[in-house]
Amino acid sequence: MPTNSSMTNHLRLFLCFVCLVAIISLGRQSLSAKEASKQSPRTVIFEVSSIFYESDQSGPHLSIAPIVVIEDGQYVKPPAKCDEKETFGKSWFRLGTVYRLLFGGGEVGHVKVTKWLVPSPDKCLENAAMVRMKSSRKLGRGEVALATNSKSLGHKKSLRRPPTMEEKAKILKLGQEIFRANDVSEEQMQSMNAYGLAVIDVDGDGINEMLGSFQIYHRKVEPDRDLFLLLEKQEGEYRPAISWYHSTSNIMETHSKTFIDNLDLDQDGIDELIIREMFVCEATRYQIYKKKERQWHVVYEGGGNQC
Ligand SMILES: [Ca+2]
Ligand SMILES: [Ca+2]
Repeated sequence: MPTNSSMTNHLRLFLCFVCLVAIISLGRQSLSAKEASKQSPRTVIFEVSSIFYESDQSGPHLSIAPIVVIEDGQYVKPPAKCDEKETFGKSWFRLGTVYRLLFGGGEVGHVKVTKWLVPSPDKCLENAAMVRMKSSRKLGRGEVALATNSKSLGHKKSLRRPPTMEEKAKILKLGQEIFRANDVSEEQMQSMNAYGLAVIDVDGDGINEMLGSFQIYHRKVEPDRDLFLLLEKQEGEYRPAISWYHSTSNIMETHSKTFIDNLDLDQDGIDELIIREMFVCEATRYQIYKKKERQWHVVYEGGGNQC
């Protein structure tokens, strides 16, 4: 039979335990509330590139520019008007702000804002800031990455890499086939320039996809030709899954597309492709391609610079 005093001790111990559990769970609740209040309801995806480039004794500074703002799962264009760009910059380009650096769908480091390229009414072309990049991956010449304030996006292993010689030969061969189908002569083909080549795996199935852009520029009689390709393996062979071809003799209608990066923006397990379009006088715009029912569709267009 337990004595009265041992029962009281048990009761005390039990009450202490209850108090402890209550204190811990209260602490957790207030912590998660604090964390939640810190989370911005808006996610911004930035392009990290050397479009604006500076270098000082401490090393190079690259630039970041907003591609898209994600609000409640919807893609929203970054501001285009000068005063709106200023408001945007005050929130997002504060000195010392740190963003996660993403490449090929995974985190590879961070960028830190070192200077806001403040828009002024007479020079309101850019919506950008200079950053210092710290990355575990050495980005190649012309390679572009993404930066974001999101904590949830981009947690895959980054599989993006340049193509091997053999893969590059395959991409070039398919590019040439499409030019030939568009009446490009072998002589004209000699001036074909390929850029933005990359190997990625958008769905993580271990089968790689390949991307590339191609240009044939003739400033005299022949039209300019631009091609953007995404190649997917079908029945063991690489075939175009996106084949965007543009040809014009009018310099005002110049239009090209370059791959920036892949990232699963809507977290459905398949990466979206983020593309930069370029027009006459270096005006730019971004596009997002999404794969739906085995087809790639443009689901967003916006951002970039006017000229
Ligand atoms: Ca794949
Ligand atoms: Ca997706």
